[in-house]
Amino acid sequence: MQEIIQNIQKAIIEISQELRYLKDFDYTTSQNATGDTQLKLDVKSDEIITKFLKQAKGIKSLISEEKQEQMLLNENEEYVVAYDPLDGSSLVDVNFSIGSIFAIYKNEAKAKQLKASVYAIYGVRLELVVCIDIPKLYRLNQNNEFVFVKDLILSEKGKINASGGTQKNWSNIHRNFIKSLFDEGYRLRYSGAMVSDLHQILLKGGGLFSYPSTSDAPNGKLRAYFEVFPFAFIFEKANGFSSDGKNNSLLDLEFDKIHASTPCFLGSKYEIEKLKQVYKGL
Ligand code: AHM
Ligand code: MG
Repeated sequence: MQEIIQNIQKAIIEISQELRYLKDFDYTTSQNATGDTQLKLDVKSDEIITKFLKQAKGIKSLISEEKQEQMLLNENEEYVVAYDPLDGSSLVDVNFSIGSIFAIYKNEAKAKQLKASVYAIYGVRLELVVCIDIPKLYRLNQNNEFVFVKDLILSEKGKINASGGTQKNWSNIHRNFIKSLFDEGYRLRYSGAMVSDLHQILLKGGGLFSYPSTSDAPNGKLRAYFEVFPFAFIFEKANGFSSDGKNNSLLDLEFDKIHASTPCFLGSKYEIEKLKQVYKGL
């Protein structure tokens, strides 16, 4: 697995260089499996990651937000790597922080088989979080080496409230729940790139990120295998919690389709316990 993580590091360094001196913000004429029109940069990032992961030993297949089907590399190998090559790519024009997300599954893409999660954040600095047991933050130095900074551990309660989806399409339950957190003193922090929003919660020690079921998207927007599961794994290993509003953990969920989406809530203990009370019995 170390070789897979090393190749992910090489890929994200190359993607960060592409982003830094980007000339082409254009869209392609194609759509990905979930119907989003792909940016040339989404496709380019997918190609870079595919190139480096093909060089790593141990990978059975790849699942990508930008590939319609699972890509078989070697049937006899052990790991399935699922990834979102460029999360939040629609914010690249406004120069917000965006990221790449990776989930490394053993034998098959299934939450219970998740062995490691990795994400990169392309911001003022290039940072990397690698989680096998405890999420570990690394930062790129001038010599293009990732230097360990610290372990990421959540407090039992935070101050940040970040909810996605168009508000007019929220349920009344969700609207009231989000308002109740603001009434307690929580602050709104939402950029529209889940990597940045979740990274902020992890670094500031707590809070809540929600992407609920909405009237226009009953299964939410965020995709299970390469967005939701890898972050649920990281949050739970950081002493945080996750839920889809019904289940105790997002990692209890199973889906047939590789591009399936699910409502998701990730946060520290207090906020997720409150969420479960409010959503209970729905
Ligand atoms: P992307 O992978 O196509 O960039 O889309 C996922 C992004 C997430 O990063 C973010 O949490 C969400 O879409 C924002 O959606 P919304 O604008 O509906 O809140
Ligand atoms: Mg994404």
